[in-house]
Amino acid sequence: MNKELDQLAADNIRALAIAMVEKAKSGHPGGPMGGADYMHILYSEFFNYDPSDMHWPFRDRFFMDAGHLSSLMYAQYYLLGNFKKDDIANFRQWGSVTPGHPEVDVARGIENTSGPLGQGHTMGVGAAIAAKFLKARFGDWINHKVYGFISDGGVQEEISQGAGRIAGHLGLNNFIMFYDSNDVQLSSKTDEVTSEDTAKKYEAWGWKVVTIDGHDHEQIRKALKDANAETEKPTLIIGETIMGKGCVTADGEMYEGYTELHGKPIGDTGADYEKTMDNLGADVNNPFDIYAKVSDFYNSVKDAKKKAVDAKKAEIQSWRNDNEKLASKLDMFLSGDLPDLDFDSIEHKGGLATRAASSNVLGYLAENVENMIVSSADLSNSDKTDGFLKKTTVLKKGDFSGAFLQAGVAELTMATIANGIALHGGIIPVVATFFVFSDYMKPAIRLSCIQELPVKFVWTHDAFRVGEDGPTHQPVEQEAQIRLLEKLKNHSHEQSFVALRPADSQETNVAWKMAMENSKTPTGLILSRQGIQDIPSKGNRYEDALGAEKGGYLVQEVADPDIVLIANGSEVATLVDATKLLEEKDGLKVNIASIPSEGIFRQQTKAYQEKVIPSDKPIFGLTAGLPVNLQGLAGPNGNVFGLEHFGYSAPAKVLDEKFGFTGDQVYQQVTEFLK
Ligand SMILES: Cc1ncc(C[n+]2csc(CCOP(=O)(O)OP(=O)(O)O)c2C)c(N)n1
Repeated sequence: MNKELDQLAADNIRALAIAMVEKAKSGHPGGPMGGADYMHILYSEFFNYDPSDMHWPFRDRFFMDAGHLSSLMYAQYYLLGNFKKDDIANFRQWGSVTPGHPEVDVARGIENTSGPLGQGHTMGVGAAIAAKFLKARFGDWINHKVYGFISDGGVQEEISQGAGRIAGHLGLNNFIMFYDSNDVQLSSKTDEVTSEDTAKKYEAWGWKVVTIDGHDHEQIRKALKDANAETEKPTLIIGETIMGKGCVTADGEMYEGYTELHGKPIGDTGADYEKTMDNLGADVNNPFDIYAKVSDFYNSVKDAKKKAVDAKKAEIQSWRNDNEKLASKLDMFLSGDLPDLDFDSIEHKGGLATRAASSNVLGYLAENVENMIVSSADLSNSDKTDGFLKKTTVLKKGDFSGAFLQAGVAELTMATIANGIALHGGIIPVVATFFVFSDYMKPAIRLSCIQELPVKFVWTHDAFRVGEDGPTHQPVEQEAQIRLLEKLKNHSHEQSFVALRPADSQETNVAWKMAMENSKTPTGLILSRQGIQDIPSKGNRYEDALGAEKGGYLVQEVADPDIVLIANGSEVATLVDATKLLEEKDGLKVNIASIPSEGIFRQQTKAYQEKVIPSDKPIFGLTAGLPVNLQGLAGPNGNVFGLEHFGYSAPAKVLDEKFGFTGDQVYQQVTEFLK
């Protein structure tokens, strides 16, 4: 502990952060200047990790919520050697590893992508849940911490209600969050938008809350020490900080706490960049230099961290020696590999809703995959994740031996927590709700895609056949929205999302197989509320349904068909009904295709696509969503019948008739189309 050195290091972080913004001519300098003291104390004295093994699974994790403070992280990690001078100098530039908002990059200490306020700390809550889950199975030696960093904006975002409630309710004492409370946000002071008592709010959720001067190193130290010793509750450290701490004008007057310091280069504000750099002890001509004393100090910090981790690794090794079986299970969890699974063995009664088939699959997975956390937003008996729940218990404060997270009515929180669980590693997260409420999850789905996380989304009650609950509960446009993500590539140049809407029970088995085997991107399963007649098979229906792995396949195939009917989900069974009439009444030869994922289907060879949907045949598509779901597949000469209005409250069978979705009506439409 060296007061002068600590001040120097914090000022070095400030200078680096504002120099990055100044050079990039854009960014957020004021916040990093406020958060620098906390970061320096946290990283130099508390944060455990191995600088030579950044992916070490038992490292502490830092989850940034305020992604606009990226320069704060880059500056801190530059002192620790994670970034090079060039990286820092190329902040926000094409091809740099220092993008405007942090993008997950574990090798450099960036645990999560952030920027959309509120999600970063909620992912941290997910990571803390993951750590508790592993600890419950492998022992108390798993005791790493998750550190969150939040700002006024994150606290105001609605998702913080869910994250705060769940972290408190579950007693996540391994989650320690710093709140950079500088009373300034983007376009106003915070007192213009809120008069809440944030400390009381978090206390009410079951957090331990301490309010400190966020620039006082001794107070930061004590708060972090106490938080690390806390055994029952998550901790919120409210650090009262000053936006733009250290800024001065051209006349050398202090210029701190102004809203304009939030989001533009210091030189474009009332403060003076050169004078401010000078005030921070930096050389304005070499703005990306690390001060000599700070450099020496951080080298010793890294050595000390390595030594501490070496000791921890030795402790883990002796646990491994004594617990070989458990250790290999842990390795299996962390590898991301699946045990051998036989989806063909999962049996169903005839004519099940695909949500009920999914329930059977989840029951099977509960018995065969030990590292899943399944979660529902208070709909487990409707979305049928209860198939999993019946074979496990819910996660509770002090007892993480179960594998089911009752998230409460908080879809965005739940999905974001799942992202955090996936980021932590070792556990496969599944989240479920009604399809119509996928709207509430969209920001998290997007971050799931961007971060390439293998989260499984289960969406049931997939169409107007929800029935009596009416238009608010009947999805129409949701499938089209979700499928847009199938068309969007992630930074690994892969389809960023896989959306699967299986046609019947056996195709649901296959869809789950695909979801579980997809370790590269999120997958969504879109499932029916109502029972569906099983698709007929001449042989083994499961074997047939494996065609879904190509995104689409023929469930009925004849030579030289007169027409090809295409659909996904429950509309495939409706096409089977209509086909009987087309064959019996009109003697037509009909092919039927089930296309559970257009995205995957598009990845197949042109020849395969042509075999399933020939361009020289009439194509008729049926969808309970917007016609656009199938128009691309049906092609310019095809015809798609879908829903082009919100639904209405009535029994599902009545709606089928009113909207034209019975086998008879579809038969009529097809004959009309063929005229
Ligand atoms: C969901 C979301 N909405 C809006 C923004 C745009 N935005 C970036 S920072 C910010 C407010 C910043 O205030 P605060 O969190 O207090 O950060 P500080 O001003 O202290 O840097 C806003 C609205 C965002 N990044 N995410």
